[in-house]
Amino acid sequence: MIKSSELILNPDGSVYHINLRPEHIAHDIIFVGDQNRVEKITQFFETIEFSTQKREFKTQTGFYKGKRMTVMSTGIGPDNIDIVMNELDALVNIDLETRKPKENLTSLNIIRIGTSGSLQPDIPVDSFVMSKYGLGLDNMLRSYCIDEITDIAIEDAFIAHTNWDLRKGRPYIIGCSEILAKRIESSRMHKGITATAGGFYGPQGRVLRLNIQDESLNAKMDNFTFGENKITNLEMETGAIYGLSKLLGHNALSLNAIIANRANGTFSADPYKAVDELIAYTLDKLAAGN
Ligand code: R1P
Repeated sequence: MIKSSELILNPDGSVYHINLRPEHIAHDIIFVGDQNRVEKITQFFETIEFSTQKREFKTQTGFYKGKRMTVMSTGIGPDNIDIVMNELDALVNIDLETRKPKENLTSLNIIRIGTSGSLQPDIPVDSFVMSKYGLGLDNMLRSYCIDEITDIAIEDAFIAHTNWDLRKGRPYIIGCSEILAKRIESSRMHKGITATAGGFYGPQGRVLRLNIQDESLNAKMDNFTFGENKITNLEMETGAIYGLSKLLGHNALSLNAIIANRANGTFSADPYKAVDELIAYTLDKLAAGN
């Protein structure tokens, strides 16, 4: 039995941070970082059956073209992904009455619709990236037993290529759900490795007033290749979502609207347009699938 200090429930039986009970979520779940992006998606739903918000975790469940979907905001960063993924998994895979893991486990489909900065000159602002792999530079996932799901040879190659300082922790690399990737596939998507940082400024190589540990890290990441994959973009959630999904048995795919190009220093003139297009595209692909 999982103690009440370890799996905290609110007085109404919902899980602690995300404020949800099992009946509130669909099988297909869209993650966004920004809570204001939730309604940008659900505005297209025929009906919304449930809404809640606690802190940065806003959730709405409803129907789009007859398919039940949940849209949730995760806030920013891998630390929030740890909360959202564990609490969502508890909703489907732990009996909240007996506080015991269920024998028959459920796999959720989790699709992130995020914004991101491209690292490659030929992946311009307003384009889309599908993350074939998440490269976690953040360390959160290292609190779990991940040797079975990460590729140590690629980790070693990345560490050698970038002369990575292991005092920052060991990077990890995790693949997407191939099933979801096939379902969302499009020629409009650039595909590659998405690097996930544990912060926005220093951890992504931005220098304002502080010196950073490795000013040339982004340039070195630009020309790292694994097979046909390059590091396409840099954001703050994908590696953590892929890692916890693999460990917990869920399917995950991260899609990113590129709003900045870090290689040539440009920012989209209309970042909302690219996000809106990615939302419309993803909703239709999800509604068409099983
Ligand atoms: C940083 O501004 C935030 O934007 C990106 C990053 O991953 C980080 O969460 O994604 P979202 O727009 O989905 O939040």
